[in-house]
Amino acid sequence: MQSGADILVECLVRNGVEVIFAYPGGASMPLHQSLTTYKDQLRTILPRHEQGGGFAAQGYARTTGKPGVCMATSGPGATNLVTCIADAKLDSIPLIAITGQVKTAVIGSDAFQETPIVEVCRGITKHHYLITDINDVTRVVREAFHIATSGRPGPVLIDLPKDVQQAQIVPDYDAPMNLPGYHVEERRARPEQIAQVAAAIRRSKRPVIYSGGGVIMADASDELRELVSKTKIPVTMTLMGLGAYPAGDPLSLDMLGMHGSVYANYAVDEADLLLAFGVRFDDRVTGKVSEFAKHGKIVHIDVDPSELNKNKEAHIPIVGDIKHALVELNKVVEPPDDLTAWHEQIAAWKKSDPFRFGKNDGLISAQYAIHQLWELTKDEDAIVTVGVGQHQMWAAQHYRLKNPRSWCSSSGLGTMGFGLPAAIGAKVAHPDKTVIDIDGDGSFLMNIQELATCFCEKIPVKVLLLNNQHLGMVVQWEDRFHAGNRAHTYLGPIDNPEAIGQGTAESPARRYPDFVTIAKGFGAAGRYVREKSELVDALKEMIAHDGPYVLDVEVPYQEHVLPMIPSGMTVKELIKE
Ligand SMILES: Cc1ncc(C[n+]2csc(CCOP(=O)(O)OP(=O)(O)O)c2C)c(N)n1
Ligand SMILES: [Mg+2]
Repeated sequence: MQSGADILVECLVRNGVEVIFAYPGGASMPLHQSLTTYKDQLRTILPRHEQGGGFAAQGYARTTGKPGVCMATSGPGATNLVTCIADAKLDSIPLIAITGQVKTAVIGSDAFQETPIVEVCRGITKHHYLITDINDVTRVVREAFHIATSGRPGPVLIDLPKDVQQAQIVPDYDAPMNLPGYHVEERRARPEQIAQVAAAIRRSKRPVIYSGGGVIMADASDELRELVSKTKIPVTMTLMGLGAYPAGDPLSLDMLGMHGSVYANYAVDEADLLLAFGVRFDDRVTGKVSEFAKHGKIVHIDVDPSELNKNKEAHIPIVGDIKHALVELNKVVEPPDDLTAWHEQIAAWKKSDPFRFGKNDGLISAQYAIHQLWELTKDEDAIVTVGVGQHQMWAAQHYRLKNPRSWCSSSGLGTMGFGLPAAIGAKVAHPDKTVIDIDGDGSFLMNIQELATCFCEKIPVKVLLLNNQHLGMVVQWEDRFHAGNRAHTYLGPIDNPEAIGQGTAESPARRYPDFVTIAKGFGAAGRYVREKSELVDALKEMIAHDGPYVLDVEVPYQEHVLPMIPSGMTVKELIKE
C-alpha cells in the first residue's frame, strides 16, 4: 500500500523529474513528507515565495526542454503560482504545477485556505486536473507530463486534495492514458506541402526567415542552421526565438518587432517570401498586422493549428512539428537563383543602422554594461535571464546569443520579477555554466527574496542589476506619449525631485534602496559601480565569485530603447532617435 502523496511523488521520479521547487503548507504537508522519503532521487528546493518557485521551474524547463515542476499548498500558495502558470501558457513552456487542496468533503464550503484553483486557472493552463479519487493519480500524472511536453508545450495544473494525499491503495503505475481528443502525433507536414515551400524558396528573390520560440522548443536550431547554410536566407528571431541562429553571423538579422533591429524590420517589410517558423505573429512583432510583411508570400509552419491564420493569413499554412518539417525541407530545398542584391541591401541596412549604445560620456550606459558582460562571457556557453523592461530589450539587442536554450525571457506575459528565480532554475539544471540575471531595479525587487534561496540552497547565480532608479520602460512611454509626466514610475522616496520628474542630474543624488546591503543581508556578495573605469573589473569579480553576487550598476534613466515601432504602427513609423 502507498499513500496518494507517495504515489504522486513516485510518479514524478518515474517521469525523470530531478528537481522540484516546492513551498509547503497545511494542504500539501503529506506531499512534502513524501518528498523527504524520495530525497535521494529528487531534489526539493524551497523557494522563498511560490512565484519564485514557479519561475525557477520555468528556468529549468526553458534551458533543458524538460518539464519544470513546482508545488504549492492550497489557497494563497496556489494563487501565488497563478502568474507563473499564465506566463508558461503564453510562452509555451512545459510546466507541471502541483497544488495541495482542502479535503474533498469540504471543497466548495469556503474552507480555510480554499481556492478553486482549477477554476481560477482554467483559461491559463493547457490542461488541469482536480483529483478526487486516489486511483486516478498515476494516470493523471502520466497524462500531465504527456500534455505539458507534447505538441505545443504548456502548463498543466494538478490539484490534489489532502485526503487523497493521505488515502492508501496499491497503485498501478502502468495505468494507461485516456485522452480521446488529443492526437499530437498526427501533426506532421505532408510531402506536397514541403514541396510547395521548396518551390516558393526557389522562386524568391528577397526571402526572410522569421523564427520563433517554437524552433527552440522543438530543438530545431540545427535544422534551421542547415536550411540557412543551404539557401543563404537571412534569419530574424523573436524575443522567444533568440539563440536559434547565432547573433553576429552575417545572415542573422537579430530580433524583429517593436524594439527589434532596423534591418530586420526593413527586411520583413520588403520580403517577397516570409518563412514563419514556430511563431504566432504577436502584436509586439507585427505592429499594425494588416501592414506587416504585406509585400510577400507567407509560409507559416506551427505545431498548433489554432495559430494558423489567427492573426495573419498565410499563403501556405502548415500544421506540423517544425523539426520534422525542417528535416524534410532540408532534403529537397534548393537555394534561390541569386540573392546577391538582397544580401547587399541587408548589409547596407546593417551598416547604416546597427543597434546603438546610449550616451557614453557620463554614467555607464546599460547597453555598454551588457556589451562588456557579453565580451567577458562570449567564449563560454553562458545562460542569460532577464526581468521585464528596458534592460530586457537591451539584453536582447546587445547580449549576442549564439546558442538555443541560453536565454530566458518572460516574453508573452512580460512578468517583472522573472529574472532571478528563472536564473535559479537554470543554474540548478546547468551547475557548470555561468548563469547571469540581467535585471532592472523594479523587476529585481519583485522577487528579491529569492536571494535567500540562492544562498541557502547554494545556487551561485549572478545578477547584473542595471539600476536606473525607475520603471524605465514606463518612463520611456511617459516621455514619448505623456509629455514626460511622471506617474509613479520613480522608485525612490516621494520627496525626491525625480518623483515629479524634476531631477536634474543623470541619476538621482539619493539612491534607494541599497541593493548591496540587501544582497549582503541575504549572504550574497555585492558591489556598487558608477565609474566606467571600474566596470570590467567588477564584472570579472562577479563572474569569478564562488557564490551568488549582485552587481549594482548605476545607469542613467533618460535613455530610451531604440529603435521603436510604437504600438499598432508600422515600419514607416519606426523611430530611430
Ligand atoms: C508584474 C508586472 N507589473 C507591471 C509591469 C509593467 N511594466 C513593464 S516594464 C516596467 C518597468 C520595469 O522596470 P525595471 O525592472 O526597473 O526595468 P527598466 O525598464 O528600468 O530597465 C513595468 C512597470 C510588468 N511588466 N509586470
Ligand atoms: Mg529600472
